Amino acid sequence: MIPKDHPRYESLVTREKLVEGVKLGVTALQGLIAHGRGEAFDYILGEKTREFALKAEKAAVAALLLAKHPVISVNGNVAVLVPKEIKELAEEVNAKVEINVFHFSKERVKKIAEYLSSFGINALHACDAELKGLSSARRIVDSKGILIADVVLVPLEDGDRCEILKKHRKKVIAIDLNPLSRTARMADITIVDNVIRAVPKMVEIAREMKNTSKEELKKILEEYDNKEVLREAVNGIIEYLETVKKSL
Ligand code: PTJ
Repeated sequence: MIPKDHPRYESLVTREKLVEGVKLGVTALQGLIAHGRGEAFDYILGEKTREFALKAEKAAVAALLLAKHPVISVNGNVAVLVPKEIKELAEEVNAKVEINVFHFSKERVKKIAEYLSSFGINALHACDAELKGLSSARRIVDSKGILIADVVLVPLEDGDRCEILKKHRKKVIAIDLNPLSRTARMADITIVDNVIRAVPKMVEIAREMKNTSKEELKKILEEYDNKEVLREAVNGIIEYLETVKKSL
């Protein structure tokens, strides 16, 4: 039991969710390590949604709303961290949810599907198609989902699949706390924010943007510059560290 007044309450609760996820066979053990790397970046980003992340979240929602076949890809970390919010986002932008994992086994995919279903998510997981050009298990996709998607949201991604999704001419939205990662640099829109803040924020933005015209949504995308957003994220880290250094 984590005391509510613990200064790192939220971070500890998040860890507990992932540990529970591992016990359920939903989250991969490697997911704990990946989360640790994410936490380190979150720490030096100030553990809040920064302006550059908000800009990317708005562009991401615009891209999802404009898409013909938007798909939200869910792995073992995302499934346990933000299931309720994934359901809400999928409903708001009319996207399909698909299970796609790096550490693949049919049993694990089934466990994730059952877990998501307990939150009311009917996630695609037929595993009946392949993304050509990718050797990792992430190539295994659903013929009604990622295979035919035009826009894919990939929270906590590995660079290889991001590259292949791009080769398959899909627009890729990544959520990755590491602005230096291959995924971050490869994606069309990179949200440098913690998935636990980014997804709820996107739900909020989607609700606000619901009645925005297609022209306005297109304008948001045209004006969006991912390289600039990544530069702002790196600057954000430098500035945060400078501020902390001055306070020492
Ligand atoms: O469930 P599976 O089998 O698909 O496995 C999932 C993991 C996360 C283990 C797998 O995709 C993996 O190994 O990912 P990587 O290559 O370690 O990349 C994960 C990236 O996500 C890293 O750049 C982390 O900094 C970042 N990250 C970790 N936790 C968060 C995060 N970004 C946003 N929010 C987080 N909570």
